[in-house]
Amino acid sequence: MKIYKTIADMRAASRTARYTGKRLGLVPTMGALHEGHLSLVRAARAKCDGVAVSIFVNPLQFGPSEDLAKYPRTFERDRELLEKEGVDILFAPTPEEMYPTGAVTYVTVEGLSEKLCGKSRPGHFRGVTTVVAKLFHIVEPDAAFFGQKDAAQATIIRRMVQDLNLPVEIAVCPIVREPDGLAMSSRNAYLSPQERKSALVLHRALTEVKNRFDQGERNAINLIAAGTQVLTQDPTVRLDYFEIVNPVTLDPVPELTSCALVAGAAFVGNTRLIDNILLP
Ligand code: PAJ
Repeated sequence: MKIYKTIADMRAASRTARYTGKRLGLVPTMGALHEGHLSLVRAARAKCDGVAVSIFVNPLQFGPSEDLAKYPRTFERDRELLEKEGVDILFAPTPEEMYPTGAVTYVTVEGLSEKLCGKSRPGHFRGVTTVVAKLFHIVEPDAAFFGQKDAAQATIIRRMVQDLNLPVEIAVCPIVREPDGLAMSSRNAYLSPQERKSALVLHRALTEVKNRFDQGERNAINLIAAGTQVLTQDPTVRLDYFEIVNPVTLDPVPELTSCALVAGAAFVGNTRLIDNILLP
């Protein structure tokens, strides 16, 4: 596996790969890798001739009071995991390399970026779309792989690619969960043993919504109430949002007549966790 820290080296390598007719897949990450990330790497492996993974804890997508400084950084372990998966290229730039002093240009997907997590994390999605657009220009992948875990992020990136005519195929892969149902996340590392138990309420709330749906309930207000009730049972959990939306527009749907995204976010202690399911 080749490791590149500069944009020039990364670009030269990807141009060479493409020049030799290889289809290149990119998996953008912030590191602290787990099975969720590795599932994207495997999907990229299956669909592409070469796989590049980026590890970059993107300062632009963290709010001033968020966890940028303490975000887990486990580069050596990540490198070993990616090596074992047969990844060809690891791109790991520094913040200075990605954002030279004086950079003032951003990519914003208007409207969508203010929904779901965008409501409580202003500027977050602008940070995501700006860095992903930059990564697409630097790596020039044929395809890029994202997780359904960050459902709004996937929707917003698809929209950016469509609106800016970027020549990248976007693949969205299913959520990988712990055996008890907790969605894997780099932020799970912050949880104390007690919080780890409480963290399951998000999955329980989504399961409750799915059960009611399977029993025939289609009214979004009733389904949200059922999920929210589960979420508010644990006093150590602080609800951020629990919504049922159209997966493309991210607008609330009143009745579940076609595919809907049930998405929730909650603070467990100081840790903000998200999870979602698609119905049906
Ligand atoms: P990060 O949180 O590291 O996630 C990288 C990718 O892994 C994202 O596409 C995310 O949806 C996916 N992922 C995370 N947990 C997953 C799980 N349990 N199952 C399946 N996929 C999972 O998302 C980001 O980084 C950043 O916003 C990034 C896109 C890299 C831009 O900075």
